[in-house]
Amino acid sequence: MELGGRTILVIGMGRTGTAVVDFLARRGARVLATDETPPERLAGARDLLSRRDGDVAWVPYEASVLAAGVDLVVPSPGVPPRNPLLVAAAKQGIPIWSEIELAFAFLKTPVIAVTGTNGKTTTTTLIGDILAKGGKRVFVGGNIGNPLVEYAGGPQGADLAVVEVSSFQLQWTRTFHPFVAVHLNLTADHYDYHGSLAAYGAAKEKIFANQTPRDFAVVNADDAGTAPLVHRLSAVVIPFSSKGPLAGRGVYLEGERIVLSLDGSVREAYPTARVRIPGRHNLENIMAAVAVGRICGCPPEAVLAAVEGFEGIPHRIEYAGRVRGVTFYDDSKGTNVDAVRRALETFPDPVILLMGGRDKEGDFEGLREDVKRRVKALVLFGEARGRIESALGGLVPTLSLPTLGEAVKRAFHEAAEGDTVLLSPGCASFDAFRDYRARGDYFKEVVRELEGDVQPQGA
Ligand code: UMA
Repeated sequence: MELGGRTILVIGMGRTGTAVVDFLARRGARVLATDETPPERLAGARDLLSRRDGDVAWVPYEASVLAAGVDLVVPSPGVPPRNPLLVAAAKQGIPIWSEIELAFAFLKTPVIAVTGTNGKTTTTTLIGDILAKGGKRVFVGGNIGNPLVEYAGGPQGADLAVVEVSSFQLQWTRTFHPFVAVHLNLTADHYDYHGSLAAYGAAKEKIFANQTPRDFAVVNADDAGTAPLVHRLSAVVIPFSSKGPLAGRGVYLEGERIVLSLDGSVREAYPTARVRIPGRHNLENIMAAVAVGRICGCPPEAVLAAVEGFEGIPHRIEYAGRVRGVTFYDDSKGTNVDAVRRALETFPDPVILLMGGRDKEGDFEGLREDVKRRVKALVLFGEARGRIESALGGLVPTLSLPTLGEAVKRAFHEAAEGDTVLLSPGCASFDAFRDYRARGDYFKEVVRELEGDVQPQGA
């Protein structure tokens, strides 16, 4: 699409919208920018408007702006389809493109796209690592945080682009065409946006819409939401399963090995003994990433080296070190009860759980069964420790300390060799930290200090 002289409305001025406005304005489009929040309260938009003075017009957040001869609407991912501006645009037959659709129209680099309810970021990042180890120049981005349009607007120096894509971004695509598309799983999420699981699933399925038999689809064969796709896609399907062998093409878990066959006959195996990220769900993410690495021609040694070197995504059940046989995991991003539950399910044996921080009125009572089954001892800290203790105290040995630092030291003191200490706070960090990242970084620092404490004198 030639953008020069076109009038394009961009809705939402967050990370995506500001990148889209920049991209369009540099190509000579007449850009109308809007947001439900006034620009004075949007730092990114304020900065953009001053930089792009004259190229970009701020317009009211109402459907009447479409009367200005709008040729295209680009909504930010968080703008739901029922948004009145989008409804009016659709009614008037004005094309609506998501940012990935726009970026794709200008992309020269082949795209690998990853979607799914859970595991997208881990899988996308690991694929990027595998490809880099395999000698490829790679762009890794998308829903992870750096919009594809930023890459499309630059020199496009990568051999491959690995993009995490959400249902929000896929919703408004028409020509988006990854040559490898990965769908990890589909479970209930984002009802507020899509209105139903069917609509959410349909949006995600658009990742495959333009694939041909020359492309690849890597699909979870165990997941009820994605398994039916295995039999109805145009691309070469590489199913993956953590439940057991697959006949023909596919990638599956067999004992302590990931077994892969891309052509249905030759099989290759990757040991899992040195995988550092915990949980069966992570093995599924790894299987998908291994398949993608091999589809892209990375040597098996490079694939294995990347898998074994992969430490996960910061602060999401991230390995944080091992001290005297006690292993520490940082799940500082686990700021709600549901996230704590998911983190606990990751570990085969009961863990010492660190919880606390600023209370977000979480339903801690809802964790009682999980704590009984999966927690060896509970160590509470921060503002919320009293309320958590009333809800969960007494089910397992419970300790309460004012600060995270004291809680970590105490947990280590209580731990035996072979134990796991998990920080999955179930609360916000703002009682003591700038954000969850700062809390996770501090946790890791305290763990490192424990290592120092147990070094032999003079070492
Ligand atoms: N806004 C409106 N009207 C609306 C909704 C939002 O004007 O109806 C405005 C808000 O006032 C705000 C702006 O739009 O100023 C925010 O836009 P946005 O919510 O789309 O957020 P971005 O900053 O553009 O970030 C988006 C993704 N956010 C969402 O999908 C909600 C980020 O994913 C992504 O990293 C980023 O683009 C770059 O691609 C976040 C996310 O939570 C991490 N994604 C969901 C997930 O992973 O589950 C899909």
